[in-house]
Amino acid sequence: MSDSTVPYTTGNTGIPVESDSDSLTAGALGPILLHDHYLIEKMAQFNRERVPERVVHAKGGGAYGVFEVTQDVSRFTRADLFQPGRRTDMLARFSTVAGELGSPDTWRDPRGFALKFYTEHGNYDMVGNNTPVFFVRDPMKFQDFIRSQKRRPDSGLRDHDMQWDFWTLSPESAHQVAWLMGDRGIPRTWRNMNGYSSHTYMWINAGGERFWVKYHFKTDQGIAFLTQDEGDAMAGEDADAHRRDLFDSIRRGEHPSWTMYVQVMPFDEAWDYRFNPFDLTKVWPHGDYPLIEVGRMTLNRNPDDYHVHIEQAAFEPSNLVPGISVSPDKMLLGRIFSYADTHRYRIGPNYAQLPPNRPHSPVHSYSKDGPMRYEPADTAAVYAPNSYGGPAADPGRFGEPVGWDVAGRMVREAYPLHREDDDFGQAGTLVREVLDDAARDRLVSNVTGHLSDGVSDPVLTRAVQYWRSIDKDLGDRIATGIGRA
Ligand code: HDE
Repeated sequence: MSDSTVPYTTGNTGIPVESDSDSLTAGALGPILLHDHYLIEKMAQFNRERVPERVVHAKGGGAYGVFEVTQDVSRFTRADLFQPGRRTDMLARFSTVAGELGSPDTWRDPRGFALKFYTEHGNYDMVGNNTPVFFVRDPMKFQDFIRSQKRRPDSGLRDHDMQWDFWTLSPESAHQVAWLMGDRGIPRTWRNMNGYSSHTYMWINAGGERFWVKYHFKTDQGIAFLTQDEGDAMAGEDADAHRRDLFDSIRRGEHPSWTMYVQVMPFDEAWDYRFNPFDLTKVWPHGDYPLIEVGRMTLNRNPDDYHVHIEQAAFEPSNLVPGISVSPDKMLLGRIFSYADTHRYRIGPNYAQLPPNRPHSPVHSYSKDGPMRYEPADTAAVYAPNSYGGPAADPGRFGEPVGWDVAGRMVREAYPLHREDDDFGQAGTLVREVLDDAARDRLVSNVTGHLSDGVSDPVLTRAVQYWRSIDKDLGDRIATGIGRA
């Protein structure tokens, strides 16, 4: 008995189908007939319904929302979305880093904090993490770092020895590792963690003045974490705990929000600041550059199709709108290439036409054709210059070329050292001045547990020295914990 409120099944091309359950055969016991087109369509579509998972940050979840400006920061930037009174639709995706698509949300890992703002001047993507620093400071080492966090080529298993081998041979990782192995390494939910640009960006105001900025998104739900034991237990109970929490929270009408702040450094102060302000392994002390409130982001709408809106979401640090630009941070400059490249491979060259990636402002680009294209090219002339009204660049919309003065021979070398540039100082400050006794105890326990699981010499000896370089007392406690007192 067909219920008239239930739509009738069709194939992909809208043709009503005869059956949801029986294939077409010659006689009840006869062979299946090749021209059972709907059976073929169902099986062939099924074999093709995966897009490659993200090579990193594969497991995640997200929601749509809105960003509202609460304070006037127009003295620092002309970016449309940061102008007084502005409300801008947005999309956020949170994720772990090393785990594959089916891995547990509560593994110890940084969390991706990827934001896409559909501004009047095109999409602006702030693709950050829930940590203000990162493990390395040159993109040449990023791929290697990620490989050390993933799976061994021989056993296909993750390997703590590999992780600590990379970290202890890359001392610049110390600040991020001290942060990762502490309480912030397993957020209780995505709603209970902060987000950061990590990188230093450039803001340019309407007068063309340049400033260096770092973004902070402070959760309005309060910071909360899981201990290692709680995270391990949750990984077994519900691998999708964080994805479920965000979805259910928004469905209940409990819309999570974050208050956005920036630290602002005057352009000329960067060059002789006490440490390299573009070094992604370092934070700027708030005493030097206090937080300035900008606005609030609120997530208030779940995607109606996870694959369409989240699995195919394409975040890219190269989406920089007028008033916002890059800095000399080599990691940021490396990322400017990598994200659009990965989208072209993973989703396809016309990924920007998909619902989560399509700008809400006009597109007048000269891109055309390519697989799955469905938005018509914008102009009769598919070349520039032309005499037929095709788009022409207007430098005034973007402001004079921004950037900074550069000179010098081509070199491959580390950043020039500033007075207080070192690899362990800020990690030690985190351990001694930010953590309380209980948090230090949990840090020692987490590191001891991690090192006791499959890490051997020469890596283990180096790991003890690595922690002693961060903080002698903490290193001694870890040495005792692994029986190396
Ligand atoms: Fe990523 N990163 N990354 N990353 N990253 C990707 O792009 C890359 C880095 C971050 O929810 C990839 O779409 C390079 C820092 C997030 O869809 C890839 C370097 C920070 C996400 C890529 C870095 C991030 C990614 C893989 C070093 C925090 C998930 C899938 C130069 C500031 C975005 C993809 C989402 C994803 C490249 C380092 C954050 C491979 C080359 C530092 C939140 O393109």
